[in-house]
Amino acid sequence: MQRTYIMVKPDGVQRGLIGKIITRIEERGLKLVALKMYIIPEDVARAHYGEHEGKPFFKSLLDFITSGPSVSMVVEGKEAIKIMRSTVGSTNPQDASPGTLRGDFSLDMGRNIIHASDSIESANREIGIHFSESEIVSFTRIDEQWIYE
Ligand code: IDP
Ligand code: MG
Repeated sequence: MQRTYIMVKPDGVQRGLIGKIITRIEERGLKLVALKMYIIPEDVARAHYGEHEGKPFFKSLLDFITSGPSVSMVVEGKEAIKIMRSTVGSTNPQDASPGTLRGDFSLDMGRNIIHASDSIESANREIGIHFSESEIVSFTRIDEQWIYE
């Protein structure tokens, strides 16, 4: 099983999309093992988006991501990282396929509603930035035997 870090960004929260996004994750069969809402402090945002430091959009990205509450999650499942990246869709919503979360609910690169880790290394790093180990639960979903062969 893999774990990935997912965030409903402040635009997704403001636009009332938390429930729709979580529903898509749950209905797919992926398991939520950690969940919280908080306003990300600037130092945490800098750590989260460290790879983009120095890029022209970095300042506006930090301002945006810290501008209001966001919802952080850890999602678990077989190939969860790849599955969540394809469920989220392309970074630029104009290129995101219909049926993806960005393709269905967003229009602009700087307001693309959701974040998903892009690799095992990023997932481990991002989970560690936003959650302590004690905030992540371990449990069996009652439908797992009907989701996995
Ligand atoms: P990702 O979220 O699909 O992994 P990244 O390239 O890691 O995309 O960029 C992180 C976030 O930074 C994007 O989701 C988007 O909100 C923002 N971003 C990326 N590139 C640009 C840009 O060229 N202009 C404005 N915002 C950008
Ligand atoms: Mg990224």
